[in-house]
Amino acid sequence: MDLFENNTTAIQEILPEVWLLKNYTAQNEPAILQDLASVMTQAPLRYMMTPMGFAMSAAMTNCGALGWVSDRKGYRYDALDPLTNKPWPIMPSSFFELANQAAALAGFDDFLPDACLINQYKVGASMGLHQDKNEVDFNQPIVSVSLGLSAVFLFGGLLRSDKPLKVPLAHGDVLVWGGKTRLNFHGILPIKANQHSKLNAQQDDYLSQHRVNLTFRKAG
Ligand code: MD6
Ligand code: FE
Repeated sequence: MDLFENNTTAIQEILPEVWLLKNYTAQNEPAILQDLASVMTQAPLRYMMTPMGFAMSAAMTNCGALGWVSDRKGYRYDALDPLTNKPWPIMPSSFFELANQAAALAGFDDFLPDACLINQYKVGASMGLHQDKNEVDFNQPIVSVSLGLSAVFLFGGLLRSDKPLKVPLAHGDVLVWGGKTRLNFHGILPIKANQHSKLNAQQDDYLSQHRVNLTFRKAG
């Protein structure tokens, strides 16, 4: 296990080409949380519709040049927020630096994310097994940041039927994956209440009642 210079966190390859950085957001948490609140004010969370016409279980918004959207026409990236018809909020530098540095620690130099999808889960919300394949370049990694309530991340294989590994993710944890795992199926088990750690008094009620996931990608 390699320790960082500040000795507060470690990077661990939990599966070939899947890296876990425990409590990695701690290094810049006040800025990240303030910037998250600002993005959510500019582009409110909403429940997008799947192509099949069902509301998604997690509420979503985006920041960055491109945002991931879903509606009856399908899944895609769009430069405009369909709610406001304006560009998505600019990706805060605290977000960009977090993703770029986590990717570098996992061996992906020069990761320049242009899309940050924000998923908000209430207790009971989940995400079914899926592949991320709306991006242009599958050589680019994905950086996933967990905040608030803990979750069990399901990391499967290249077939939907492959039995997934259960990865517990707590507040502050960052997952990086790419290379041959880039198109693996993955999902989130239903979020349970009262599963949080490392939340301090500065963090309000909001993060003790929700899980927020930031997924960074080079989409375009
Ligand atoms: C989530 N994340 O953690 C859902 N996809 O809330 C994803 O679907 C995801 O975290 C690709 C890469 C990282 C992710
Ligand atoms: Fe995904």
